[in-house]
Amino acid sequence: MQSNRNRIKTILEELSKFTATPGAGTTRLSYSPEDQLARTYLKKQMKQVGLKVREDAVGNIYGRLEGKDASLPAVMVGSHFDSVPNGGSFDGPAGVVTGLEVAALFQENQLQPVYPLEVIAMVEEEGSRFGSGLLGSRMLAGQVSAESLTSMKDKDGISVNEAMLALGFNGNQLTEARRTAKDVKAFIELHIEQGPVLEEAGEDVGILETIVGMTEIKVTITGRAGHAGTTPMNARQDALAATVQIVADLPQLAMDAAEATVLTIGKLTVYPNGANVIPNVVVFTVDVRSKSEACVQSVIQQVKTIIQTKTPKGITAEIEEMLYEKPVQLSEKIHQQLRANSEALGLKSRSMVSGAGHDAMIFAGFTEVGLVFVPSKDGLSHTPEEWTDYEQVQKGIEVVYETVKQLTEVEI
Ligand code: HGY
Ligand code: MN
Ligand code: MN
Repeated sequence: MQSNRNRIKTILEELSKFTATPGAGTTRLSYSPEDQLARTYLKKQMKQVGLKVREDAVGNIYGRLEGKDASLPAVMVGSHFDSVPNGGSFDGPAGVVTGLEVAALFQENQLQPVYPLEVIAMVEEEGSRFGSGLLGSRMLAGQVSAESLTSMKDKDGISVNEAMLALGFNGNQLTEARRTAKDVKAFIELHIEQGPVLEEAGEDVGILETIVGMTEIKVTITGRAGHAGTTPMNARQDALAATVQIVADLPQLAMDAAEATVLTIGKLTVYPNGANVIPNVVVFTVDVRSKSEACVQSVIQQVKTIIQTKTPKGITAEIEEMLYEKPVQLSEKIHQQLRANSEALGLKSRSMVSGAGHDAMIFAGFTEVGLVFVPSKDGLSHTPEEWTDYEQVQKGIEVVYETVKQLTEVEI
């Protein structure tokens, strides 16, 4: 293999050090101190492999290798560099290191592409800080309003735009960050599978055909706080007691759906969260995904009906849609190229459907997209135990490298 395993390993290990929870996985929220450490490191790595580095108005990091014809649209390779709370070291960074390694191989082999090559490291794919996923790619795709960047706030009440401004970025300059088919020829993302399929099958890479549709709603249940000791049970407006009744029925909706559908209540916060205080507010999220958009819509509609019908008198329920992405078909042409290159490299591959959302699904809205999976140990992800052998990452990078050489029309 042409790629350099040690270089890949070093970058992934260095990135994993930029975490707010050392010893308990990677916690790297967008525009946080850990983001800034990772940002500085990534910009240095991009320069080292001969890329011209810039950050767009919202903090996505770019490294560009000029093509013979600079007016042609770029072939982009990358992923996100934020994480979930207490996540792993590969979710996102495996795709960013792929871009860096491809650029390093271009430099080492003095390859001159016709189409420009761009490496990208994106912010806020997980939505862990501001509650709305795929934000970095949705901002560059023109799917986010400047107003929403002032309304979306983190747990401390800091808005996306305030967090951006503190680092010298500016959510009011979204047009500067915009990318379109005019300047992006293709986007290739390598990502860990985050499931057990490749490992169980003993295969090297997954080549994605489809990414499931996903939606996330935030539900706020409001009652009235009170003294746990002196308030009779029939005089309470207990927001948590109401929430428990509502959420108990939700997972079954996904199990009963016509096609494979998943429903997750991943976040639930109780206010004021005192042992001797009747909760007055509970905020929780509901994440629903399926390859079938009809299933996503039907399950979400049933969720809303249950919330409305099960909210007792004296309690109110407010529902806010945080994300809605339809299922996405990826480029058939690039899919074939990735499969053929895997075969030519003697690697075992399979076509797959992604149950996880990825920045690739946003790029698929305006350009040709390829998504490559590498195996996850025990299928684990979004946990400190997340692991992929460096050799496995390397095999995926080899497939991406061959494909990017073709897409940028490197003269062999
Ligand atoms: O939630 C997801 O599927 C991705 O990890 N953001
Ligand atoms: Mn990811
Ligand atoms: Mn993730």
